[in-house]
Amino acid sequence: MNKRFESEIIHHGYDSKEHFDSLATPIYQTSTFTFDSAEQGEQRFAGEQDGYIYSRLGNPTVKNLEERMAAIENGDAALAFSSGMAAVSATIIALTKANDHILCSQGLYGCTFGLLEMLHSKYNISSDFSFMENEESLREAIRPETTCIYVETPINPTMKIIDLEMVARVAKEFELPVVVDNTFSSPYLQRPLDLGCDIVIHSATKYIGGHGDVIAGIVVGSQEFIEEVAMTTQKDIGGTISPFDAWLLIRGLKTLPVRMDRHSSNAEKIVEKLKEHQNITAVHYPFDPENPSYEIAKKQMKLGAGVIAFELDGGKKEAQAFLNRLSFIKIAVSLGDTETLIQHPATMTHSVVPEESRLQMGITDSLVRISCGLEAWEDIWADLEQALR
Ligand code: LCS
Repeated sequence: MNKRFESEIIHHGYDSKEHFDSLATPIYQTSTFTFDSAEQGEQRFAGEQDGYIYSRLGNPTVKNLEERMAAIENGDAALAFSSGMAAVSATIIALTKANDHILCSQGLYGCTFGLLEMLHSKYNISSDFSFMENEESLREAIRPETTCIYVETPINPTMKIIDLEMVARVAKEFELPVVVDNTFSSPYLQRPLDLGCDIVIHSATKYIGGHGDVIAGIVVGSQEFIEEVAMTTQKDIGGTISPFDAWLLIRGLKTLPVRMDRHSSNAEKIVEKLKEHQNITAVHYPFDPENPSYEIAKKQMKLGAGVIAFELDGGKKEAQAFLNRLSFIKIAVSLGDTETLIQHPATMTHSVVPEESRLQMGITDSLVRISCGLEAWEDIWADLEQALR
């Protein structure tokens, strides 16, 4: 990265002179690219000549998005996908074979958990979940057949924090790659590769897009790893992003820093208010000074981002009644959008996780997750407060 983050994200990898002076990156909405001759086609397929072939294998709009993402995550290269789950599955499949083992954080997005269950039943690829509290417990959890460490931090939806520098240090001893799902922070707030981790994943559906209008995923890593994924799990499984969706993400990226500042300041205000409320029994937010992981969060994140988890006095019935009483705050899964969204993880995003595992992750029936949008925080609080009352 040459310029500061906020400038690089707006300008990286784009020269308007190459595109008829167009300020915005053009959308190359084409499925295929023409060759001057049969021989040129042969050379492009053989990798002997640069140039595009077919949009599943590469597209100029998508490439511009990938270059921007690699730059802001401080990686060599990036690949964009049609969903966060396409990015997660391509990465995990690239890193494992039958009978391998994956060590995961104690808590993952519900469909990532579901993918691991499927890989276990079909290919005997097993996974364990670890709190990763310290080096010793992490070392003990690594098995001879472990081929990668896979973490979310903050964890969806409990907002627990994993110490990325510590995990990267231990993983190096065992020569294991560390994959970090960075969806809940965004590259503006946390850059796992700078902390020694190896691969970063995003559900770009969330903060990268930022406007609730696109489903997409990104993987960032070394040139070697990205080329391997591009030529195997992406090319042959085919979860490629469309040029238009890549364009939406480029547009979203340009405002990422301003949005993240506002998501974070809104969330900090709401956390203060929730903690004072008599019907709230617990509040989980990385940048709350009373959070047991506050020091780790401060060390690796610039701000706490927009998502807060909190527990209501009561159970599922009370949580659902609370959601139903909200006025402009929308009941919806997803996060990182301009609109404030609220959901009940036990019956929504994490309903596929069996109850026992769910409770081990800390997802009780009284847990609610809110993604603070970009509205005035006073209005967000007024809606929450009237529903709590
Ligand atoms: N990783 C994390 C941490 C996620 O939260 C999600 C989606 C994914 C991967 C998958 O990304 P997608 O395919 O949806 O783009 N999380 C969701 C959530 O919490 N509510 O709705 C989706």
